[in-house]
Amino acid sequence: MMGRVERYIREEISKYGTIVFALIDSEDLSPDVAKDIALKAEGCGVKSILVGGSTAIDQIELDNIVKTIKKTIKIPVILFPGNVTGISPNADAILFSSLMNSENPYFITEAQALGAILVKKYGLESIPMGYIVIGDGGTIGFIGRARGIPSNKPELAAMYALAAEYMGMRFVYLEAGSGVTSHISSSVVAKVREVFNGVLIVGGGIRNTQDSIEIAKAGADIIVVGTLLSDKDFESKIKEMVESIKNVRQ
Ligand code: 1GP
Repeated sequence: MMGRVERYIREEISKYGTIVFALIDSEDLSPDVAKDIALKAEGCGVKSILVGGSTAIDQIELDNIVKTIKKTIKIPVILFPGNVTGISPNADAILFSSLMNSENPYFITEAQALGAILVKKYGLESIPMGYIVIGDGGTIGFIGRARGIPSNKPELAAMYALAAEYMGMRFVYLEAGSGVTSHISSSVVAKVREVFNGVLIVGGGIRNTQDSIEIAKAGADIIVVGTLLSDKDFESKIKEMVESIKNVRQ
């Protein structure tokens, strides 16, 4: 069943066409620095703060960050876990993901089974999401044992996204990997958009406005930026990105 956070996300997408989420890696930052970044990102017009990290194993650290951010901002804080340790009771929702092209069943259904009871216990809104790694995927590609979809084979990405939809996942996240040098191409995004009817998230290596416009035009509903938040002048870049991708989709 669709919850409050998912309804909010869908409303924002229907207003703006494509929206931006900021990803805070809980491994890298103190709660105060994370809070500061989240507040600035909110001021730039991002619509949610994702908190996660593919090697985030310190659940206490993650929870401290989530709690501190939550006290400061109005937009939802959504968990983007790489493992069962990515669950905090204080977030607004969780991207309950299956790494669809992993070669290790742990990342497809086992971590999910282990985490599910905790999600229920904490009363977190669960947003079902197919997570698909394109290319080598950087850290998540390695940790998640992804058999990355070749970036020049958009039709393979589309097959996985459609399978996600048929399995009931309302969101699909196309991941190039945090900090990678080349983001997901607009041809992959466009091919997935042709077949997938849910909310389409694209992330990994997106750092400038021009790239985000192309990805938005190709059909992304949400663009995720993470590494960009460590730039000194990230506020001006994200503000420009948020404004430039508004309603560029045909
Ligand atoms: C990683 O897609 C996100 O999961 C964000 O990637 O850090 O490269 O922006 P960047």
